[in-house]
Amino acid sequence: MLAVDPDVLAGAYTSIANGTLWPVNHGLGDTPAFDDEWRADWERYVAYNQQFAEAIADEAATGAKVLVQDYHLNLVPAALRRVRPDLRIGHFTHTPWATPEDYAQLPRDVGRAIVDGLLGADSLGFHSPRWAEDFAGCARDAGASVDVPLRVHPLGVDPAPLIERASQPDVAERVSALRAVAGDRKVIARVDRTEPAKNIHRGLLAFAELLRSHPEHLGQVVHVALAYPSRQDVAEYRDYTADCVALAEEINEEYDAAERPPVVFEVRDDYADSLATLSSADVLLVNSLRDGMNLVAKEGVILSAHAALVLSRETGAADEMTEALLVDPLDVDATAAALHAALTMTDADRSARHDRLAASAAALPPQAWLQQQLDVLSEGI
Ligand code: ADQ
Repeated sequence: MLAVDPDVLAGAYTSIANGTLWPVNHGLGDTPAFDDEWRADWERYVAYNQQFAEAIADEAATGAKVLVQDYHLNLVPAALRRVRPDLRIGHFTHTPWATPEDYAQLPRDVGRAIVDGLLGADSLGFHSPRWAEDFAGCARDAGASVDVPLRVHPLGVDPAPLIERASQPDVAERVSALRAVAGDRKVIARVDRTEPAKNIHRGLLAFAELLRSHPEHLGQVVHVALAYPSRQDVAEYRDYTADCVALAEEINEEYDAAERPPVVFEVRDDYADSLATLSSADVLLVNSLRDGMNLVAKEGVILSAHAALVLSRETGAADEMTEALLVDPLDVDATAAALHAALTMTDADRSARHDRLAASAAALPPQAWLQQQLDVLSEGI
């Protein structure tokens, strides 16, 4: 556990990692002004990475393998290699990697510093071959040569402990409460952080479009969206959450169904509730604008044996979960059509797809995923 100066933490974590690299990697298009204040935050990101590298250098045994996780620590591999060339260093990026067009938004020297920081590793890991290719393109554009292997380790879920956790009384209690609200209606469920990249707002628009274009579903279906608070210290995240709540209320008012509102939108941090919502899904909606992997899609098909999955093509999960109804996340009408297809799918079709989806969700559980990253560092590369 490192004691990080609060100003360094705010600059590195909130401003650079979450305020700059997250939107660039997810193509959100709302990058900050690259002014003096931002430059000072970038220096804090450099210092923060340096602090981690020094702490690892102090702790690691000779020849140890070091696994560095995620975009907050992009500069650690090269900083660590400078002081400890004996170590075997792996880095894994949990987000997508920016497209070369989006990456070019960053100041050139910063784009190059990040690429060079990562290329200090012995192996770079990503959830999807698409993100590895994007990294290679960005590195080439920055003028760096990629002589480090780019590897794909698509993280999955371990069904047994997940099912065990979801069978605890606190989850069962919430499943009953949800069932009382849903009644005999089918449940279109989603569970996400309050995060613009998860595209919750367009999901609500798609649900409204479903009711408009297929009024036969009115009263037969409820959209349960559970958003657990994330990054509420960032104004965009607070505004986004408020916009989603307002849209949910608008849809409910439009249908004047005070007794059985068609949308249940909850902003609540309650893991048992998240598991209950996933377990209750007849249709699971995951329509992220971009997502490194998206574990909710995988957990949902494990927890709900009868769920049909509507899944954004722009998730890492879409590589493997090809039996899902795949959608373009910006296309609200197509998402509505996919929700309709999911609701009306035959039992035989849903069950055949479900078996394959569940198998792909469990293909690389966390322990095996971690072991793969360690094994490749032993291979002499
Ligand atoms: P996230 O963007 O957070 O992860 P996701 O992969 O769906 O997205 O993971 C969320 C996790 O949080 C799930 O395991 C979910 O069950 C869990 N969860 C749900 N409710 C919770 C609560 N109230 N409290 C705590 N946890 C809760 C980032 C990337 C993804 C990538 C993962 C893993 O954005 O693309 O799949 O890392 O690499």
